[in-house]
Amino acid sequence: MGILLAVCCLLGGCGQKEKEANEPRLLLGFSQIGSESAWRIGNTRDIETQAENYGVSLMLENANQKQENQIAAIRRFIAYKVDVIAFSPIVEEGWDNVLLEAKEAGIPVILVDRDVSTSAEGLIACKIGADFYKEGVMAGEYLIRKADSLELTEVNIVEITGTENSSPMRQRQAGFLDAIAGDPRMKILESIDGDFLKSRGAECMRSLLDTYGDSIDVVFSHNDEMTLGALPEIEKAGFAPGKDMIIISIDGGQDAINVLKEGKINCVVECTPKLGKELMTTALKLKAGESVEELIHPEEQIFSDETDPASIAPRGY
Ligand code: GYE
Repeated sequence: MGILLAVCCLLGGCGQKEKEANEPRLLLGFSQIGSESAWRIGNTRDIETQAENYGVSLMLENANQKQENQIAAIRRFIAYKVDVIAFSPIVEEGWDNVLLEAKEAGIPVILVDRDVSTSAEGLIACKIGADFYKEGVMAGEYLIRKADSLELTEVNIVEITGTENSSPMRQRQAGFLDAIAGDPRMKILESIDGDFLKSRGAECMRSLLDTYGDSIDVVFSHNDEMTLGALPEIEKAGFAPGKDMIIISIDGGQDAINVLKEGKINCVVECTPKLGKELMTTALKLKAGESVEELIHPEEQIFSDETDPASIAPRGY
């Protein structure tokens, strides 16, 4: 971009005004985890759209589900001297060195969607993402209401979790467990790692059905993708999801909402991927040297068979 601009100036002898018009307001490096889910694809699309809306020049890198690719991308952003770095950390640990390098280069870092765990101070300017713990709590509280309404005396749960050691996996699990902890009816038969992937959701469900069969009352799945992978397996095993088993999912993408409308999913906790607007406004503030909020959680809701699903507006992801 810098070279392009210099060439333009040499050829056209550009003045200050033209130079300003050509220069982006901000150069933002963003390392995305991958394309593992409709949520992730919607999140990438939203960030691209909002970058355009805000006149931000976006260097977007897709890490294809590998932490080392994310670390390499962040190093490239530092070498390129971007104004702000943003990334969605695939797992919580292992970022201290590269974050320290960004700090030493004087480039502020924004976490988008997921969180890191670090004991070092001052490495992160802002975190923009869902309250995963609250999502888990909402899922657990729904289950208690559902068990009450069905007058269940024993509730056997299988949990298909997201990527091991990722913040949504840890926090959704913690919130769910805390919410059901005081209810003696609730029992977790098994928690199994589905890596947020549809194919893994199917595999996990097959193995859970083999082991526990019709003693499964509830499937709590950490994202829609794994839920959508699990449902056909439940049907193949001769059970009616949504009736013989209570199905609880997280994300709230259109495909899952359609299945909720069919009655095969009972509850979907919303997790919005639309974080682009907050990302752009925060990054612009950081470039201008203004202070920003340390933590931004979007508002989220719950969709379930407790209310008429026909009224749910198109989701856009
Ligand atoms: O739930 C899942 C995605 O980090 C909140 O990652 C995100 C999760 C989301 O792949 O579908």
